[in-house]
Amino acid sequence: MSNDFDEARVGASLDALVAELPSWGFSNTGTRFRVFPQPGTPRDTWEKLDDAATVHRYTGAAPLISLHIPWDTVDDWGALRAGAEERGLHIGAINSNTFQDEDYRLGSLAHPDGAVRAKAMRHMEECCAIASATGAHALKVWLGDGTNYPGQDDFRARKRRLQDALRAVHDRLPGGVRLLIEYKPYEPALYHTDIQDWGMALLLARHAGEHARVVVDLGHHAHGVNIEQIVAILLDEGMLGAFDLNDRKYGDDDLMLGSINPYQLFLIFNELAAAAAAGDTAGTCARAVAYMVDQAHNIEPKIPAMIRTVMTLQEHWAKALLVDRAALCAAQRSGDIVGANTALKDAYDTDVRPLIARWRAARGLPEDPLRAYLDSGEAEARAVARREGVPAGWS
Ligand code: LRH
Ligand code: MN
Repeated sequence: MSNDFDEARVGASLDALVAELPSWGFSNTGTRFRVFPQPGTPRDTWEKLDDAATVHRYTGAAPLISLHIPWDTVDDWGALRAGAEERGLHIGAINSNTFQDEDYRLGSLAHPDGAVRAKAMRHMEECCAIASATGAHALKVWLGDGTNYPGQDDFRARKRRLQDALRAVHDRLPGGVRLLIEYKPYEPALYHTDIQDWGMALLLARHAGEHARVVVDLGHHAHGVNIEQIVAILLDEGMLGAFDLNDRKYGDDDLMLGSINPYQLFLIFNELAAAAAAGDTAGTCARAVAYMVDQAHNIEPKIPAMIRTVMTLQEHWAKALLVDRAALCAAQRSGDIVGANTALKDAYDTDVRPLIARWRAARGLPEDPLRAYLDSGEAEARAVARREGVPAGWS
């Protein structure tokens, strides 16, 4: 399957593929049952930058870090931006947080009380100012808003509150910053969630304005939902803005990318690769998609998990690029079902690791970044260096 031409083409595409790491992926996280602290966990936003820079240093493919407000709040955003750039990083998306404050029990931008909605809007304005100060490419809004019981609130009234609020947020965006709207079917709300699926996120993005797009978090779908089909639809509409990459077995588990269902990841990237080759709306949209990681490393070591994640991202991206599109299209046109599926499976079953190892070596990177990090002794040194103080967490 792979030849010199493919090698150069895949190599060029890997050069353009950048992962955006979540600051919170380096913090202590857990479930409602327990947060297991880990040695060497960062104690502030600067040390989260250090850890993201370490992943980028070993992989050469993770130059962006997402921030979450207020988890990552600092006194001087300009200094943080400079600190990131000194470490070879750029600030990616700014994530709002209207799901932890006392006042948001009944929601935030969809809350029945105008005073609470105004408070949430002020938080969005603060996030816009932070996006401007840090050179972020987007404001990402995920709302936990919803209800726990039938009758608790009016679906249509909440929908209209959200439409007005997200348009107002859109109109406050700094220049060059996109509004990324993330959907999720449930949790923390247990009866209905206001932005529960891609259709609602698309509708709200359309209402909000031209700089609004939809975020597809791989863990935010009911079982059996065809995510690659959703991706194809959003691409065709020019409305796919970004992914929150992770994996899951049951709920919104935020496990390592490709650790449970790697074939689904390949099928999703196949839609991106197919669209990216096209010169239409879908193509333009595909080339502007942000590959953000959204994981919580509750029991596994965080930096190795992130390095593994970036490697998995590169491997499944490369496999998607190796699909023989001419053969696939011919089979689709002629109704050759087995032939069409085989065109995908052949690419998926291709071991691209030697190709990517050569790509790394040619760029002075370790052929196996994970092995190189584990053998470096950095983890042990970090655990000692960060013995004192309070490790960062989700609160
Ligand atoms: C919500 C979510 C969202 C983030 C949070 C850390 O489940 O996916 O993207 O704000 O995780
Ligand atoms: Mn997410």
